[in-house]
Amino acid sequence: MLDWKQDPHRRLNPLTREWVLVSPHRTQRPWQGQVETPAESEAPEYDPECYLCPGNARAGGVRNPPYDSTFVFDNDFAALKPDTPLDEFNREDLLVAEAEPGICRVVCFSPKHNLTIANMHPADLRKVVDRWAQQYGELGGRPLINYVQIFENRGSMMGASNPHPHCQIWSSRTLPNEVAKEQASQAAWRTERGGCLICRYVTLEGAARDRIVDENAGFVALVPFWAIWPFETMVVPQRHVTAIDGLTDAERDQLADILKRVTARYDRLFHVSFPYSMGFHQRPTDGAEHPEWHLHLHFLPPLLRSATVRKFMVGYELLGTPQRDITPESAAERLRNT
Ligand code: H2U
Ligand code: ZN
Repeated sequence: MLDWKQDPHRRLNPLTREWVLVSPHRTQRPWQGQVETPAESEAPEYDPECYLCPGNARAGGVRNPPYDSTFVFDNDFAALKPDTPLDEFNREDLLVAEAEPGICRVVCFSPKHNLTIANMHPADLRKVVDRWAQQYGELGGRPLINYVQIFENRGSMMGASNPHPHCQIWSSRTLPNEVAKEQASQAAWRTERGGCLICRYVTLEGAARDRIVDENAGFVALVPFWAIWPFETMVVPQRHVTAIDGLTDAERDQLADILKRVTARYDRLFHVSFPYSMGFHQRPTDGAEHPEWHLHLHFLPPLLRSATVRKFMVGYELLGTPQRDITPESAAERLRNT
């Protein structure tokens, strides 16, 4: 009999249909590699040098208004541009390219430079949720835009350019790779078995309990059975909702609440402002109903065994299959108990 807590095995991610290798015994190995310094010095509430603080000038020369809540602007260094002409290129299906128009924005969560989701007031976080929903509707409503990707890079380790609380929105004509995989899997599940893949998955996790980190009336936060990053989590509405625009007033408050809880747990785990990339996955905005979609967020944090040792995606993981050491169950237990 295999010992699932100790013996090497692989687990399937049904959303991407990709495998992850789980090698719990490897947690014993010594680490003499790179040591991170995640410590962010105590930041002031207003930083005259910050390009996101109210009233300050951005790199492009535009000055931010004296905003007092959330603030959205078009990214001055946008990866996607709305006026990109449609064009295609194909040589024998080997050299294939196509134009990708889109719109990139930055959303400041608060005028206060030194806040994070974990220490924002719930009522102010609710305004961020409303802003996300408004941007999803506004960008997604454009004929050009078929997907709205909302994401946050938190901490310099994850490439965030600035500690000021903010996220990015990249909206595009085509589905990003990860979304396209999840689209295909959820649509196939619905066609082949009926119902929703994620509704079914959340029901299984609700019975098993051992990967659940936190929950409220509207949302559950769990370490997915197939997590790749050591303390990866998914935040999922308990109800079948295809996108953020379908959340009720109460559920928007509950989303703010669960995000605050999850990020506060992360911060408590290693006593640092925990770095991560997080983002929404939801219904494409191509005009179709997409009943197969179940809104969710992924938190993908790099830290492994302390504030100073991170997981690297290298070697076997780049060339073969992603691999993890601590089991999702033990990661969930630690997050639950912190
Ligand atoms: P990140 O911290 O996740 O890198 O997001 C910051 C974004 O802000 C980044 O995409 C943009 C960068 O292009 N930016 C501006 O639009 N204007 C500026 O003055 C500086 C940064
Ligand atoms: Zn700032």
